Amino acid sequence: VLPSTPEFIKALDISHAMDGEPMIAWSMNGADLPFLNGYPIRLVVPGYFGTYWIKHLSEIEVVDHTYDGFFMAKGYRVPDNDCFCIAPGTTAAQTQPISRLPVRSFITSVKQGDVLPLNKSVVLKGIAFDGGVGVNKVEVSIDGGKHWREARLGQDLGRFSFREWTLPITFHSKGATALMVRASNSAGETQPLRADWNPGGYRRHVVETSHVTVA
Ligand SMILES: Nc1nc2c(c(=O)[nH]1)N[C@H]1C(S)=C(S)[C@@H](COP(=O)(O)O)O[C@H]1N2
Ligand SMILES: [Mo]
Repeated sequence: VLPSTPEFIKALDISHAMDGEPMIAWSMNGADLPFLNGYPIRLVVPGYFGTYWIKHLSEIEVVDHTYDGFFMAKGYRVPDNDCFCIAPGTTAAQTQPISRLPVRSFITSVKQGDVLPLNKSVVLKGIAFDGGVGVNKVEVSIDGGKHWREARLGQDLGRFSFREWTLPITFHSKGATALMVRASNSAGETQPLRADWNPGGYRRHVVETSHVTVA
């Protein structure tokens, strides 16, 4: 006997569903959606976690109460407080459905373990994004978090787009070091230096670190 799971049903507040942002997608880059990404149609909820982006969408129902099916009332929930986090191993007093993406950033031009040149300019590159408020600052550290420098932001392609950033850097000493990147948005939100915790392991947005060597 195969195990069964509840039907995959998610809910949005009516005002959110009607605010013009959520959409039904039937095509991506001019082609049908791939089956694994939801063919023939899929819900797209900009700024919200992927769990709301229902694939193979078959039904939309308007209800006059807070929907309390499994994937809203039991699954995909986070602690109901400002950081959506609690002390590791504890249980949250109150939870709420996961919703918007926190602000996050990545270095994309260098990877863990890379060897970078001494006394030579290197342009670090990466991306940042958030849940739709808008990234307004990206800071980079090349010494494991002791000093931070502001990167140059690329073109703003829209509230839900990746924002590219660049920063020319030069290493003046040899050896192992850690590169870190931290983005902020115009609501004053930023990334924590230490990962916060919740039972589902959701919405990781700690400052990412890449260990590299200068030689
Ligand atoms: N029909 C259906 N849609 C679904 C799911 C599902 O289980 N069934 N999972 C959701 C979750 S939890 C995620 S993270 C995304 C993953 O979408 P992707 O495979 O395009 O990355 O699909 C969402 N849409
Ligand atoms: Mo997911």
